[in-house]
Amino acid sequence: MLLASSLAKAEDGYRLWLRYDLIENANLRTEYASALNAIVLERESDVLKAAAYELSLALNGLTGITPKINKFLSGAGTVVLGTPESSPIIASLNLSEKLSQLGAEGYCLFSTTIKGKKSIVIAANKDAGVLYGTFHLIRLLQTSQSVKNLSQQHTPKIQHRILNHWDNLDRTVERGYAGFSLWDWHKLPDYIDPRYRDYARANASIGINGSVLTNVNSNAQILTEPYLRKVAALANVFRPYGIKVYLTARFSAPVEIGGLSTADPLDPAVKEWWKKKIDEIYTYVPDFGGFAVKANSEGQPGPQNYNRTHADGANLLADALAPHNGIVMWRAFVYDNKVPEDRAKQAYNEFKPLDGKFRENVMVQVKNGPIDFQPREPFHPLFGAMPQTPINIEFQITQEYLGFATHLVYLAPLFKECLNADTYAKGKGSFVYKVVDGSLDNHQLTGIAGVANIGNDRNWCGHPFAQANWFAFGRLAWDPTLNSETIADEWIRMTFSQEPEVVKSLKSVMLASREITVNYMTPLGLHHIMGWDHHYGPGPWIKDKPRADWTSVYYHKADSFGIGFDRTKNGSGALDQYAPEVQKQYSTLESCPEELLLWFHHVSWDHKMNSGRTLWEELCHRYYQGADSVKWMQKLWNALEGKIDPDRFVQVKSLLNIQHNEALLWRNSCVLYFQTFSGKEIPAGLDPPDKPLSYYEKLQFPFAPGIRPKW
Ligand code: GCW
Repeated sequence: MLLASSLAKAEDGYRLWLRYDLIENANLRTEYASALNAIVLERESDVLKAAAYELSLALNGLTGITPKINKFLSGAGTVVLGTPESSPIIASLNLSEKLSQLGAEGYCLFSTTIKGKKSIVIAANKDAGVLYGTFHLIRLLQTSQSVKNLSQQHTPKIQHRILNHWDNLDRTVERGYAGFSLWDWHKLPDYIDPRYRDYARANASIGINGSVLTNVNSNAQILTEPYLRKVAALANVFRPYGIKVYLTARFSAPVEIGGLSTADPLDPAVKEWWKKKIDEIYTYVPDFGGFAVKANSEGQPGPQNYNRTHADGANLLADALAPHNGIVMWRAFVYDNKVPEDRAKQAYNEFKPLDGKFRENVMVQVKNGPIDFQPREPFHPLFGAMPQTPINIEFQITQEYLGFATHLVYLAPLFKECLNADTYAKGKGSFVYKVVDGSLDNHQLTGIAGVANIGNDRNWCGHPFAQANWFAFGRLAWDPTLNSETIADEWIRMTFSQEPEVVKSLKSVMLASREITVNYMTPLGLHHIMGWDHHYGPGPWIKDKPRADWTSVYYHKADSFGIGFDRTKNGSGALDQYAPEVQKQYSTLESCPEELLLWFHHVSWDHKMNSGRTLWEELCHRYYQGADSVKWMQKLWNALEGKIDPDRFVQVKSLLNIQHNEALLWRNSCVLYFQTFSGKEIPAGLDPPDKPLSYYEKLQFPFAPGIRPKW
């Protein structure tokens, strides 16, 4: 028995935030058990069944009761689930006014008395809303909130809330650090791994409603019949959880798998090929979502190969998808073949002139910042700059530039920093999130994409805390105005513990973690100084590569005068791409926030910083402070021994050790390397690195994860 109970308690992270362990507080358990002892589901659908199943699973685990799922209301303490169409009880409650404000995915959740019996109602216009309302109720139970006088209603602010998997058909995952792809293409469609359903449950619980299954560096094979059957099998598992599947379209597919001699988007045979192909996809997946496309970027084919524009390319696919209500998410992460003077300017230069030229079912998918998912970037200048085009934002949940799956970095503050940035596109208050939720320019089609950090590791994301980034992405996709702290609070309570001391400590670690990482990797606006190709560890010395804009020296521009990329009028002029108010803020050394100083300016080593230190001293201090703060994180974590289950306690402890070592690696490499330009001593009080720069420069990591093995 002892063995059984200790096994039952083993925490391998598989259950994510959907752990339904018995609530320890007996009073609360009784309250819940009496308020929620039965579920009424008058008419079934796959989605409603999924909702009822989840609620009974949760209630059973949390309270120990086994709620009955009835077709009729019998006693008090019942949850009634449904839509006016599927539930005569709900139809009789006269909710039409309330429901009319909730759209297709919103829900209301309230306590009421039905036929004299105290009940809780989860009502929506469509089944998906009921599912989301059910997960909301479960979240209340998991976080010990009262269910006595419920009266809530919620609607997602963004329509398409999508994970982008950079998963290859050979199951490697580009920039994936949690094992191989979840999608076992070889065994699909006949073998359905139970994880597919758990993946869908987890996504539905946070409101994610779409999944791009394949890498944007795409393979046309996915569009062939055998693979479409596999895709259909996944779509069937996800459908009851409100999740649509999307694929990546390789622009040269008509040539590669269609036998045509061109993929020119204006060629009638090419148009016809895509039309037929897309019609075929819908025979397998009737609710197929559409395509995410990377074209003319990093070697991917695209319309520019035929002297056509990105709009020509996107519209080709959009026209073929439109009769089926499919959409195109056309990525703005593009590269010119000629190395530009400033890569930060490229997307804007190419896409801004195309505003108004895209079909109605196209969104232009823009990364949060103008370079590439760095620990800190300013917001992308395309936000607010294309008012006639729906813009969906792309965040990276996988930690390509933030320590892979080894560093504890809570990303909600990074996401929020961008969402809350003011573009001033239509005057003060034109926040990025208003561009994304469509309210700034009155768009109905809206979307948000997160590059997934999920793989087949037992705990899904590699690091127990990386799960929080998947969770936070989903919660912010539903409501970008939620704050990072609330989301962390929910996640900690659902994932680790509700003990106040644990919640407090973990919250402070999580909320500080991103800034700490910025400090030991890329303080003061530095960017793109990581290891070559695999992007693991520091590489400020990277130079002489096939493209200058793939090197570090291109970005930091350190010299004997100072450091940083001048993007003002005197430099690359990238700042001109922002609204005048934003330009004003960033254009002078005095007005530019220090956290972005070296992003926008080339600054003298002797420049006086707010702290009173010189830039050189401040840079060193930030690096040391970053690495020291990891020790602080370790201290807080170690103090929780006994309050966290032993499995995850030990795992996180080990990972924090690695994080500290890697923070030292970053710190030492960067201060020694930049010292070769500043020619100054490491400030007094900071212990100089114990090894010379040459030691760090020689370190090789040929098998760093996240890129396709070259064997
Ligand atoms: O972040 C960079 C990555 C590439 C990625 C590319 C992109 C999928 O280093 O691995 O390719 O961006 O976003 O297209």
